[in-house]
Amino acid sequence: MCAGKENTSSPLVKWSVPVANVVNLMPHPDVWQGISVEAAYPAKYLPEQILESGRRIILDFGETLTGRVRLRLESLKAPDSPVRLKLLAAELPYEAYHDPDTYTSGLGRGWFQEELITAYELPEDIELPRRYSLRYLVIDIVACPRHSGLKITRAEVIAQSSVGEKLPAPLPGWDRQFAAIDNVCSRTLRNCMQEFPEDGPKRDRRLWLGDLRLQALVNHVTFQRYDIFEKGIRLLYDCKDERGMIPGAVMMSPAPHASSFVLDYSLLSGRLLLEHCQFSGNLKIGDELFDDTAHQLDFFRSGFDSKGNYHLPPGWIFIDHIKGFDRFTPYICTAIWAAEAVAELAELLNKPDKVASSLRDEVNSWRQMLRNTMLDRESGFLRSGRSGQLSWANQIWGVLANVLTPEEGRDVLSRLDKTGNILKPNSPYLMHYFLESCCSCGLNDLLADTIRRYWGGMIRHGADTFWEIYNEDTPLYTPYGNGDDPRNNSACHAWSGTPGWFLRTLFNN
Ligand code: RAM
Repeated sequence: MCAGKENTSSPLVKWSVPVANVVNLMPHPDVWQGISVEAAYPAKYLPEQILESGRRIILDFGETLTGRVRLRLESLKAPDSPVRLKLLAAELPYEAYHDPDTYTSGLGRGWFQEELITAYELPEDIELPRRYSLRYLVIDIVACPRHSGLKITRAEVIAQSSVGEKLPAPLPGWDRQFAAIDNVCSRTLRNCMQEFPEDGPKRDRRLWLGDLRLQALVNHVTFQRYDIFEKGIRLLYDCKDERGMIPGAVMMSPAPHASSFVLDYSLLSGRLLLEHCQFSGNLKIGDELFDDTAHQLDFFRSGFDSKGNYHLPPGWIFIDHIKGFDRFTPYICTAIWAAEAVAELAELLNKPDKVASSLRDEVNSWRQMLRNTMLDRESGFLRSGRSGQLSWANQIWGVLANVLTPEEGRDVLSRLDKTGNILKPNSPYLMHYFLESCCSCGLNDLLADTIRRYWGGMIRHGADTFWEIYNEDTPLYTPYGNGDDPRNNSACHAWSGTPGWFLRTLFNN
């Protein structure tokens, strides 16, 4: 637990969303993840249905929401026994269709949004005990009173968010696809903005530093709730460990405490702080936290030996969820980019000139070391580690860190899609950094095309909030467990909503 720190949660705005349709789900070889959704009848006919034991109905609330489900159960006459319902709330059709009992994969089944409820007296209004992230609700009538008939006369989600219901309007110059992508970005962020900014409202429901930086970009061009982000930043900094390392994630219950340390996320704390100061205009928090954030670079520096060779320090380096991924080069590039942010923050805060200039001299030597050891002069690509592994991540982070010049960057980024035998991103998190690297070297057309193809692709596959994991070629990809059951992937994940930031800052006329 972080000593003396309270959980200062943000107040929630709530609104009611009635069920839109009753639907059927069926296997279909041509749809994403193999499960299609077909309308059975509009929700206005639901109260007329007399339901019996063994029946299943699937409700579609029309959009993905974070909130609590309420149902009103009635019967034609006084029931002679209780009603028992088995419920499964789901974000995506695949998750709604498959029986939770078949799950044998990695992360705990406890994340599944399942309930078994019993109602003794009808009519009865039921509010399910937990908060869910859902679009679909699968209701199995396990037991129903004989001869009296069960009816569901009302079904609604009491949706909630700390930034309210309303999503920002599209900008006038956009076409329909840009408007649709932006709308999904804003809904994704809205649904993740709970008592604190969560990574995903289904899973992990946690404050992650790497996610928070990306959420903060979208917040700046949409809801502008800097107060909530400031609380998040303080929570992360308050939970640093005895060495002064800022955690990758904070869990709030029973009191705020560090839940994971992620070396690249700790480094990104400086950029998060710099941007928060720039966006909110509050430099005071920058002054307060400057030394803590500058100290994160020491954990990176500890990897140099006396000859100036770099060895990855022990600990979790994320960059992306990719199996067999060599993180040497992207991690060093993250440190360079992080140090540049600390130098920029020093300038913004009017620290003595030498703070920024000595940092910049130092990072130049890190750049040179990487160019000397990892730049493949023949192909122009940056490699990583002893095996010289090729990945998109090396190039993305190499461009951001200016290890590659803007000209070299434009060349390698434009060739990535046509290059075989190269590790590709699995998450919109790393794809965000692809966009950011395109932006930094002036490839705005490639940036826009990528938003249309990758994020537009999720919408074509039915997304109304953006997903934690999206591998365009492997619909059932998951980084968790056996790697073939995506039900514990989160389908509303704040790190995936950043096209909104690019659209609103670069394509805004
Ligand atoms: C997963 C989540 C989270 C992310 C970490 C590194 O657990 O997707 O959002 O930040 O990985």
